Amino acid sequence: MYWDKAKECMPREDLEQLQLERLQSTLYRVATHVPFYRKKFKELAIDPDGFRSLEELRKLPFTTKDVLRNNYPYGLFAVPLRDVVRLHASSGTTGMATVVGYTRNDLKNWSDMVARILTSSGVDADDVVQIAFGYGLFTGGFGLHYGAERIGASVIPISSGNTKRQIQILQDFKTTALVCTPSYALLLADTMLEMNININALHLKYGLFGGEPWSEEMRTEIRNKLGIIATDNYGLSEVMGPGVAGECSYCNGLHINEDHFIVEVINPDSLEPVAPGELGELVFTTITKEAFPVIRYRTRDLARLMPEPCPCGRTFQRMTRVIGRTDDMLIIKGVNVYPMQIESILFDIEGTEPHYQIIVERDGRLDKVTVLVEVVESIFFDQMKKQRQLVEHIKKRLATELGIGVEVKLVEEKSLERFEGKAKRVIDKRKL
Ligand code: DLL
Repeated sequence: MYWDKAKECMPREDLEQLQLERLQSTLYRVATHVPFYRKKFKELAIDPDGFRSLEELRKLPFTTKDVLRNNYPYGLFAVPLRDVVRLHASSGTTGMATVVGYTRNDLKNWSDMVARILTSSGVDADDVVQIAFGYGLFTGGFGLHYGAERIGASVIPISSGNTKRQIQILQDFKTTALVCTPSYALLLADTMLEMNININALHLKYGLFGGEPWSEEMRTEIRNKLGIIATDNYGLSEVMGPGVAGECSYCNGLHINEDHFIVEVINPDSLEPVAPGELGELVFTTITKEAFPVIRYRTRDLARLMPEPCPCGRTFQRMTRVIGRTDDMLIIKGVNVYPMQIESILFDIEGTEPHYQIIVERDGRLDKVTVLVEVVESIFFDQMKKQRQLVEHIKKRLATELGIGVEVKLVEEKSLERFEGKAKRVIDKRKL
């Protein structure tokens, strides 16, 4: 199912022409209205009127989170506040929040993009969509809400939290599509199992999950527990919010809304583009946003592009799931390790629960990693020998696949913190 087939399946050649035209007008807009870009373009001798091909994008300066912070709150807006009809902010785990704004037209485009993502997952006007993302300054709740309304679904704006009430509403309102973070979906599933609720009696068909990284193994776990089609959707407030990219029913990569964003993948150290299909940092340039355009925004998210065509017929190129962030990459004894790799391995091992936490400490000059893994009750109360065997087994699997040794500790079921929004998997004590 398509929301806007003409756009989503447009020939690449036409798409590139459209991107170029939209990029040209974006450059003109930022050079005229945003002092930061005006100054940067001048320094780099960039003539926004002289842009003739998409390849020239590489000449443009990057925009980083620091630039956004330095221009807090409205310094990068390209329209006067009277044209801004909505503000959101990203909390940011460190430092100052960043503020983003939308004109009426931006909101229209945003809902269309989210509408595409819902439609490509299978959701339509007959669905009852329960949105368990926070409503507020976070873009998750409102972003998905407007898209779901746009397709004519019946929207339940329940917001995040209050798990028992979520479950009550899932049952009573006959929810068919659940929208939240993947970790929250798992918490809902586990809570329902604990309450002896017959999950098969629910009306749930779809789960649209995003806002945080998750592994393929976690998808399988959610699918098995809830019996639904589970798709991944990606976005970030600085670029727009949810709706930047989403999976189609093939569940193999997320189509990027390329008529609104130009994507690049760079090597975060050299800042040069990686070879096609290689892993690197995603960089987005918005080409339709009026209130808060960004040029070459460095997301710190790591993924690959999948330039080959998708059987669904969409021509927008896909990205793989986000495997981690440049800033949550752990370097242990010189080896790069992403929490997602650890997750994939743990989900594969029998006897463990899909809940874990990674603790990083500095032991003298060396980084030490301890993985806390919840295990099923029977194992926890089993003989010490069995526990030790499981620990050794997990350690071995992790060592083989990561190439380094980490400590493993088994903890009781439900002893690790659960999250209603984004899960916090890594506790880095080195920075405390
Ligand atoms: O999380 C927007 C969003 C809300 C997307 C709901 C999808 C669903 P921020 O709070 O600005 O915006 O956080 C953005 O979250 O840079 C990624 O690191 C991470 N992230 C978002 N979606 C995914 C995903 C929203 N599907 C940051 N997979 C991004 C992995 C994701 N990471």
